[in-house]
Amino acid sequence: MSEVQRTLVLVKPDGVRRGLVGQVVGRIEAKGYRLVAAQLRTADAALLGEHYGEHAGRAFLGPLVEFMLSGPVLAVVVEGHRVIEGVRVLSGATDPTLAAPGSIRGDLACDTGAPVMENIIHASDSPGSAAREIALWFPDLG
Ligand code: D4T
Repeated sequence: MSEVQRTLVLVKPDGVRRGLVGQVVGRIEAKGYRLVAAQLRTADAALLGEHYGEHAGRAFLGPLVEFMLSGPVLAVVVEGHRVIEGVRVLSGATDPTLAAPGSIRGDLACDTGAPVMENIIHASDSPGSAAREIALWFPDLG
């Protein structure tokens, strides 16, 4: 049975800086998913504090927020059958050193030794996260 979902994808500042937006979005489109909304913007600390609320108290949160503020991100809402899982698989493991070849992180990112892992892409990890994150980044999207 069809289970059309929406997920939030962010091409993080490292991906935008390195000119990889087209490759990341292209892989998602080539897989067969549909873009619903997109916006290139520099986030602010309040938005990122909410976005990464689950990581409150973790040592990497400060460096993570600083990295995410370091330049614009491309925020995209993507739609498709089982798209939440699907884009997580396309993204690969969080640690780009361990991400499988063929995945976005596995092919396009490596651990540079920076205080936080710069891994090109964020993708919502569950239906609850997707709904929360889409409402945060695209409050006007009905
Ligand atoms: P995001 O949220 O960016 O899609 O990544 P993941 O879902 O794959 O991973 P996450 O939320 O656990 O981590 C968010 C972000 O923080 C970096 N990070 C994470 C890090 O630098 N050190 C760490 O120990 C962890 C767990 C990488 C992704």
